[in-house]
Amino acid sequence: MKKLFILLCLGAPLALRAEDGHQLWLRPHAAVPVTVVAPASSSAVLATARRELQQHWQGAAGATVTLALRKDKALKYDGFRLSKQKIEAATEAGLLYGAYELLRRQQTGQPVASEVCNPSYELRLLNHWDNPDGSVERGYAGKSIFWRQDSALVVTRRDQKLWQEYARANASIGLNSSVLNNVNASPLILSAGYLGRVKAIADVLRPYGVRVYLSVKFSSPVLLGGLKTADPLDPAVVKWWQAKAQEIYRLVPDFGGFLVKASSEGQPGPQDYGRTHADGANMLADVLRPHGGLVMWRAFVYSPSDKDRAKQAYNEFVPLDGKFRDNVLVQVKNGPVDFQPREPFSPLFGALKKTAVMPEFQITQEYLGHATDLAFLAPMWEECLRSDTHQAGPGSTVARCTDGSVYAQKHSAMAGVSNVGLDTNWTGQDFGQANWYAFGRLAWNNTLSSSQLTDEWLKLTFAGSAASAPAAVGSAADWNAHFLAPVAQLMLASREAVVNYSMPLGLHHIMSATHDHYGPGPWWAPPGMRADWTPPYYHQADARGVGFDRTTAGSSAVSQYHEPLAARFNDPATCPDEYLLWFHHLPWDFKMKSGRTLWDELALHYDQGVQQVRQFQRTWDQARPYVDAERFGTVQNKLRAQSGNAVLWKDACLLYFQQFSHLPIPPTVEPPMHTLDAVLANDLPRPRANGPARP
Ligand code: GCV
Repeated sequence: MKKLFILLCLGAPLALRAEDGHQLWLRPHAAVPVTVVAPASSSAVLATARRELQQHWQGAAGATVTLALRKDKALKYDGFRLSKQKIEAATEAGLLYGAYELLRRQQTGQPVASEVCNPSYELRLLNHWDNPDGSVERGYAGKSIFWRQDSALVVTRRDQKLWQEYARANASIGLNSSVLNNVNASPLILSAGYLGRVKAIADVLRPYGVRVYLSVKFSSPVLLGGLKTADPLDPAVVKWWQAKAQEIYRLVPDFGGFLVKASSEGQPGPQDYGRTHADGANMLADVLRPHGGLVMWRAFVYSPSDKDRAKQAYNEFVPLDGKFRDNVLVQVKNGPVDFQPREPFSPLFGALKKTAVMPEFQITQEYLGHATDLAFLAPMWEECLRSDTHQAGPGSTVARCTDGSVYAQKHSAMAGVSNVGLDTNWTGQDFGQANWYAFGRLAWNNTLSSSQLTDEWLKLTFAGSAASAPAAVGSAADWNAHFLAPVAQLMLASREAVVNYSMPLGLHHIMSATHDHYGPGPWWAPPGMRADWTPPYYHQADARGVGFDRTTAGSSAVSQYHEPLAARFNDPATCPDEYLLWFHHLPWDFKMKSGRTLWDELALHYDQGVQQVRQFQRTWDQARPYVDAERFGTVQNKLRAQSGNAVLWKDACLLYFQQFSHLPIPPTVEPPMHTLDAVLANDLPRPRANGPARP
């Protein structure tokens, strides 16, 4: 194995080619002959497993690998038993995941002991915010891979090839489900023409064990069916959904179910008819039950009248605990507001004890620099999954409260909002692929560490990619020391760098809306705009200080956390620095744990973020001999842009907040390159034709 890895690092013949990133972490290597013994079956999934092993085997030459289906109490869902030359599973999908695991171990030089590998969650899903016209909400890597405005219903060979590559990438990291369209759902998706395309997609994804789901608009019976109401308790509405479900299952017999964003950000929902979220979700769950389908009902709800947006989901959903059918999962974003660079975990995790709750993470970098900035997100997800909710005693982490370890639940799931588009390299920024990879692997095993994930991904994605093999790239040890270690370190620090240069110390939601959430906008509050869509609502900066008072003396959002967290967060002396301004409004001269004032600490964090990105640039420049020229150059350019973005964030936020603090920027901090006036001039709100749409 070691020998093989050295070969790859030397630039084995197959690797001496242009790399455009399209192959993801599945770059081809010269295969070694292998014999695969598998159960006689015409199953497409089994055929995929066999083919993958035959085409990509890197183990002992001439080995025989046995795939065996067998019931085993130690195996959960699509888990498998793995040894060097045998994979056993209770399902064919399990054999496929076992095959990918074996190949990954071979390619990354990890040992294979005799072991059981079970997924943490039954469903491991990507949510695509793709619209029927081919656009992608918060997508930064080109148009949708599923939908096209011009010829939505014509399925081309190119479509099928792309969908197959997509399915293979997902299966290789354990993902088994895809929601094909935006949660801000168009009713069109349920029309006959679009359902035909859904069937075509499902047919291509099926051999890789990936099932399809759809986001549905709650008012579809009105908008598509011509009914007068979408009231979930109206028999005509139920009948409409039943007929629609039958139509879908005739086309896609293994259709997974519906994802619903209801009574949220202007989307229709049961509350429009005086009904609850449970009424709405249960109606759809009953409709899908005979077909084995599930409902994923999002808890992302808030309204302009609420004094603290962070509290609303908990307030609406906790009273409904125990009222949902067992084929409903409530889908909860990692934090209580909205995928910010850092949020405390949502207090709904662990608080819903009789309802299946599934975490929703955002892979696409809406608030973390789009497809420009390099931000490896596994540390953020790891932070959330490992947070102890204390809801069922110490150790009731978010991971354990959602994967069935703490509460009895029939189904378990984890969803990630995809960053995939038609760009050749799928994700725009080459390092965005690492987030897709890490999400899938964490959905399979929610205890994996970020450092293991960087190690795997970097080896799979870059080993042997150097365009030439200079003497310096001569050994695995050299590659490890000069590429793997420094670039892994860069990745592991990258999310914290974004936090530092954009929203440190618990600041949140202070991005520019003019630039679609890229870059700073702490001032952004056009007249007439909903307050909870404007940054000043969140940072509350004034002459006295900065931060949102969520203590018991303020909005009391702290009280939604179980003790000892509520008390810990409530006291600025014990509240962790990273959540300080999330929970507290504090004076500019507040004494921090470091001994510095809050103002100085804030300035140092902004400056640190800038310096970190500069260091990322240096690290990447030094990695040049180990990377193909194409990806090296693309990432180098992106880091340049990120460096400018970091400086802009630092200058804009410090100069803006300085208007309130009236304090000098500490001398150790790099002086601003911009003036506040210049930054503001570049961030004038764009006129919006239809009033205050979600910015
Ligand atoms: C799909 C945020 C995003 C919206 C997104 C919404 C959601 O508000 O800005 O684009 O809508 O979250 O998760 O529903």
